[in-house]
Amino acid sequence: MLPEKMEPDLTRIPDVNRIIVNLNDKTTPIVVLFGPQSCGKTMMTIRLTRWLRAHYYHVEPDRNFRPSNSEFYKKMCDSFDENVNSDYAAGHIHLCNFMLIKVSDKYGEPICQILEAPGDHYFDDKYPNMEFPLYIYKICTTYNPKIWMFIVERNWKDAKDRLNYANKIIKMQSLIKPSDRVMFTCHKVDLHPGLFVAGQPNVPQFFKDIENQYPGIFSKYENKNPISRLWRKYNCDFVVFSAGSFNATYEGGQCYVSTCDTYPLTLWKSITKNLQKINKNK
Ligand SMILES: Nc1nc2c(ncn2[C@@H]2O[C@H](COP(=O)(O)OP(=O)(O)O)[C@@H](O)[C@H]2O)c(=O)[nH]1
Ligand SMILES: [Mg+2]
Repeated sequence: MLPEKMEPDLTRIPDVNRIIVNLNDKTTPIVVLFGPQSCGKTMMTIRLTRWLRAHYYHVEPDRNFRPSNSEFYKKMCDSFDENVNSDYAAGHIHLCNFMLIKVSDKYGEPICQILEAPGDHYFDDKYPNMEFPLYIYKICTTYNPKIWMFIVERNWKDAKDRLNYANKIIKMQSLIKPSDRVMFTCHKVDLHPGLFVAGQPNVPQFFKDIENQYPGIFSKYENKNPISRLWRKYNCDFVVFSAGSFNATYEGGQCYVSTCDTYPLTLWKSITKNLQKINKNK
């Protein structure tokens, strides 16, 4: 039951089109984490935040992203640090599922904003053809440059769900401004130890499997240059990621141990490369 005076969780209200978001900073690029519920968006944000903070970046939730009277959002922001530092998986208790997080350098200069919206607003396997809620269209058309990070999992659910999700990704791609950047992240690679060689994930094999399992998601980014396509088939980044190793606890939660730094480092490198391209094209 909700504590007294606390408003209902607006991400769960039946009419998602009533959701209000405020993008106060209208110039700093936004990294949109696009993926269904439980694909690992929160844990990715937490793992990346740990790494960024260890490297002297500032990572803080934007407290004005949701209406100021939202007690639920305030609570989410208040518990962000606790979740980042905790050995328990935050996602499991769904305390962080709709946030805008600002990343700044050690001097406080903003670098990017990371947006995690509820995954079922992007794709719900029970309603695969459902329209995107209005606020997602609003985010699409804001002035902020954007990096759309499409999150996929190898062997996720069954072939039909993957096809439906691939179609939803393709639909989103048709709405993205040409000046925006796109990258793909294959999450939870730790679940596939058979695809590791000498402790390292076999990225080309992960890519091949994702290309086969989610038909058409890379097509729009095909490299048409006859020379460079020999070594670069698509003009977009594909990275593999793992937030950690997860174990069930007696209380019904999950504890986790962070993965090695290579994952957040590679992810951040790809984000910053895309940010540089955005700045170059300004
Ligand atoms: N094996 C594995 N499981 C993960 C990883 N990241 C998240 N998970 C699992 O996926 C669940 C949902 O993750 P969460 O980040 O909350 O997903 P979200 O709904 O997309 O934000 C977690 O409770 C974990 O059980 C990962 O890197 N590896
Ligand atoms: Mg989440």
